[in-house]
Amino acid sequence: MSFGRMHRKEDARFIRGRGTYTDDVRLPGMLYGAVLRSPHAHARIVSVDASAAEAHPKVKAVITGRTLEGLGLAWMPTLSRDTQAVLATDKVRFQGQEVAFVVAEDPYSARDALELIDVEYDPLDAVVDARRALDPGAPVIRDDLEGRTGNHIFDWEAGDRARTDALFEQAEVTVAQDMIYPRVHPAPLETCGAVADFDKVTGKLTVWCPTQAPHAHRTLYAMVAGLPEHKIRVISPDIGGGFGGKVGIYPGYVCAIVGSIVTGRPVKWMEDRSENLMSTAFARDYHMRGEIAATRDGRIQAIRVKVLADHGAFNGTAQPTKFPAGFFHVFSGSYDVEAAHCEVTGVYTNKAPGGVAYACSFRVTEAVYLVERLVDMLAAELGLDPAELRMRNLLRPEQFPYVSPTGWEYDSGDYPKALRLALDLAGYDELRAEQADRRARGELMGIGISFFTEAVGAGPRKHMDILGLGMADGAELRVHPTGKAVLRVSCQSQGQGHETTFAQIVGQELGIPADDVEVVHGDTDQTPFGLGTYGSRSTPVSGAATALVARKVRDRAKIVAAAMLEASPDDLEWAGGRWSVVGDPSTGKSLAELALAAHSDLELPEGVEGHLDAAIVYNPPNLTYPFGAYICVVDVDPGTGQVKVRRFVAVDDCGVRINPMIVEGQIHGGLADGVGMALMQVMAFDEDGNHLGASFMDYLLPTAVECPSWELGETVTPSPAHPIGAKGVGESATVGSPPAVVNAVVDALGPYGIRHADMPLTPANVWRVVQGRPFRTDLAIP
Ligand code: MCN
Ligand code: CUM
Repeated sequence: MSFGRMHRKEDARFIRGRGTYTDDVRLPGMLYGAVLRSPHAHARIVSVDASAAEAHPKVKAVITGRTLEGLGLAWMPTLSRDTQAVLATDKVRFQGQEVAFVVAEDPYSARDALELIDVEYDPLDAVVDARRALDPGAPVIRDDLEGRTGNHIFDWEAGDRARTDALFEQAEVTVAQDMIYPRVHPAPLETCGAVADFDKVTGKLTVWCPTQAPHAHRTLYAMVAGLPEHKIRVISPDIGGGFGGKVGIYPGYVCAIVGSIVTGRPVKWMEDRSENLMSTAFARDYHMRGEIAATRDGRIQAIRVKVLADHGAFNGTAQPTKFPAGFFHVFSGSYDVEAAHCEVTGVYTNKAPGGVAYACSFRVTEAVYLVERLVDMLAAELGLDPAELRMRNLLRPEQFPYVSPTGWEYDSGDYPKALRLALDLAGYDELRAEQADRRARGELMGIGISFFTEAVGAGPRKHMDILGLGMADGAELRVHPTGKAVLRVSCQSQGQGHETTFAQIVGQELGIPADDVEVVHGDTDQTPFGLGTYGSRSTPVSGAATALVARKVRDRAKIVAAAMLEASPDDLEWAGGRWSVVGDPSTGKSLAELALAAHSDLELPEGVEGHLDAAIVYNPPNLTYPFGAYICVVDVDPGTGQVKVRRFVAVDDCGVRINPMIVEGQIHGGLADGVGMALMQVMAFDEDGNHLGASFMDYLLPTAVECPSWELGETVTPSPAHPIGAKGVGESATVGSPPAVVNAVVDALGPYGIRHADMPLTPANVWRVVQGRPFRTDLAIP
């Protein structure tokens, strides 16, 4: 057995500081790039004078939008078929936008020379609040796009409007609420950057960059730079966290490539923390109106949703392009509702490209938050306990596979069991009794529940694509003569431990130790094509490919075993990690024996040509749907608005767990993220579009101080769509935890008659809510 709590193979290098990150790549003759950024959120560019910078003795090249325009490279495609300026030519559209790129002998000179570039701007009014973006007379941000007269990007809807509306008309009880999922940033420890090396002689471009999707990057670079794809090698070395922010490409990457082509030398560009926080990876920014209809005895009948989605100045969305609102489809959550309908409108604003991922499963985060808040509000309206209301409405095990009102097929689950377990672990009844006691003493204690269904493992080719590329992933497995193996996969770990868990999958399937399997990933010259790691798709897609390619090897080994044992393959069984004659374990042949035999002069039957190696391409039949029940307990100080998360119970079901220790680590990380989003994080802007969160002084990350000791539980409902029954888990806790925290805080504030409060629930915001004053989280927080 290879599944289990194995320590991570990659820890040997990470703990010793021996990882190789993009910034560790040093090439002979390497130059350094730096980006000049716009101080304005919206301004016309009158002129760019780079002559003084070019005259700097250490500067090798200054690249401006005009330079790129001459090369046809001023604009690049985004993952959602929009375009984004690489370097601004006509206008700047958000504060921090890329305007020029300096290449110099050392990073300090490159930075110094930025100050020598003289840009004249003609400031324009900025659109900062998405709710003003569609006003007649609002400044048009994307006047570069032909025929564009406003800031509207898309309208998208899902579900049955007529049935939903009819149910609302007849409903005994309805609840409606406007809520905001604020703009947040994943803030990985390692910022973005790239080392580009263009070899003029061979015409080969090698790019090292921390990308979650190396093959998608290669295709994009080919599209952008017009270089032949086979002459591009993308190497994604060790990554210091991605959390979705490293799926797409950023202008700096293209600038580094152009810098190398122009100078004929390798060019490194690494952004600093402020650049990272200002210009990359914005997520959420959903303004939602949710409504829920129910009977008086607490049967949820319908859910209706309207969303205004702020995508910033360029639609950089890293999500399947067939769905402009990603996987928001699951907004009916984990409940047995008759009908549901949602409409999403996407708009441009003068902010950095938005709609990018942050441990979100493409908007499942927003969907889960919305429905879990609505269910709590309905419970308050009906005077029902929120756990009881959920129990009455959760999908029942016999309903799976369950087709949601928007047509998505949830694969498997036992939801009531997970919620019951969470309630038991938390000691729910005692907590409610304690709460009553404390309330009587004037103390604010809150208990918040959330139940989530995730949708991960993009995905079936008929449903999804990125760049028009379907999402089938390859896996290749080589078995050396001594039975040691090398697995090559297209996904790329940013800290999730793939080198360990993927080796465990091979080990499990082939009866060899996981330590005998080397996992190769992150290098397009060495791995088969596939669309990479996001939407927790590695285990559902590449992991399935890994299990299946190992089974292919096992089938080849069976033919060899039959030849060795002079038996028919039909008389062999796979037991205890060996092929043996049925009922006679003493005949068992291990993979190592069979690999050696396959490479030997043994007369081999048809189907094995001399070794056991195999390759496959896997197109998943469905997504996987992990789920969970979370309970959060908070204490709120009414005098200061301070929220303390006292306890957090998380029951997760991600099907079969390959490595429970790694799964728990993923959940711990996601829970911390969720507490951060619920209580402290928001990317705020002032009315001119000035960014107010460009450092960790202003954009707060949760630490051990804000986090309780997590209490985890698990149920296991295997996915029928996956060869080993595993579902993804990487984003579950980030998706599921914010509503539990917010529900807990709102529950604590119940005595004030408060039914809703928007994230982030900072002390100031909570205090303001308690004072009965309206507040807004999406704009400046004084
Ligand atoms: N796993 C397991 N058993 C399961 C499911 C998963 O043992 N039933 C293991 C996997 O094999 C893998 C890890 O848990 O080692 C996460 O697996 P999976 O859910 O497949 O997610 P991915 O590997 O595709 O990772 C992506 C996901 C996403 S989309 C974000 S965002 C996120 C996350 O993972 N970013 C992370 N977790 C992160 N963790 C770290 N340390 N760094 C990031 O940037
Ligand atoms: Cu939604 S963040 Mo992850 O999918 O890379």
